[in-house]
Amino acid sequence: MAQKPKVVVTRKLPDPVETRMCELFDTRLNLADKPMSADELVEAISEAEVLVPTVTDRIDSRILSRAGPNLRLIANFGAGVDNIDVATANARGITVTNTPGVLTEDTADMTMALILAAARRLVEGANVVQSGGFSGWSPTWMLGRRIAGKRLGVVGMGRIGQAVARRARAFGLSIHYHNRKPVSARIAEDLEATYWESLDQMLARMDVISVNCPHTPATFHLLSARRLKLLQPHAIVVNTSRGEVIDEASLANMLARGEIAGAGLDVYENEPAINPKLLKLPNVVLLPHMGSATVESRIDMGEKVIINIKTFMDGHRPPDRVIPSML
Ligand code: 8YV
Repeated sequence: MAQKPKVVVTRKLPDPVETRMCELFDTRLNLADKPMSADELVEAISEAEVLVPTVTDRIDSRILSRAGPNLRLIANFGAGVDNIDVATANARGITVTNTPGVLTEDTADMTMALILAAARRLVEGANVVQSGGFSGWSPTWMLGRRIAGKRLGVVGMGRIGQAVARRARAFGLSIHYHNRKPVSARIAEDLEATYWESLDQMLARMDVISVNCPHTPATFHLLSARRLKLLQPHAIVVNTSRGEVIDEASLANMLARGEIAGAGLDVYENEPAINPKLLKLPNVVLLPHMGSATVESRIDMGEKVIINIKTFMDGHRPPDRVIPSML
């Protein structure tokens, strides 16, 4: 039998995934789950044929310049690949794969949860009760805003954006979106979605904004200070994609001044650091990047990683190869 490929996994993965990887490959696990330093990553890619990183590993051109001759595949455990310099990897003959599709529904659920939580003051209310502050009902107390009948503007209408739109429709929101190009007529019809070529125009008219586009050089600070100012004062901004898509400092300032009503954030510009202003605000719901954090998603992501490695090592094109021009 051919020698098993040497695979280095940078973080602890679910047990069934690790077990299968150990059966199939010569796998080095990270049982302690301690994030690897840059030096440890360099050491890993100097010996591995396959690296399995996650969002917490920055695989930039400096790290890639230290890759050993054996490194042929970076099989990312995650859909977003903004942690990897894919163009440089490809230029060095290293293929990059990701795990799209399997975390769509869970991420869309979390987006909907954040929309509801921000609009209906879920965390504020729960905190009142848990801190013993619930002294009785009152007609004008803890009033949020109804979401039914409002307009949702989805920024980035890919798999996750569409899954959010499907859920939002069931909650009575009307669907608007901005994307590089319109979705197919069938999808647009199913979702009764309105396409806005101009993001500026859309932002100015929405009640809720959901960020669902990947972070690329083109989407960095897509919601810039200037664009955030276009939002209506009652608008709510939700982000389950990447923090870098929003100018976090400007968002925090506007929320603090009441120029935007609320925000639900699962991701941050400099994770795990969070703009300290956000932490003090009552009108935000802040989660620790847990959009795809279900047992099912993590196992499915691991299975995708395994299929990508196996297919590649068998000499075929892996199903989830990332092409830089598609980003
Ligand atoms: C993952 C994510 O938890 O897949 C993604 O792009 O943002 C997350 O849901 C993370 O990326 C795992 O590496």
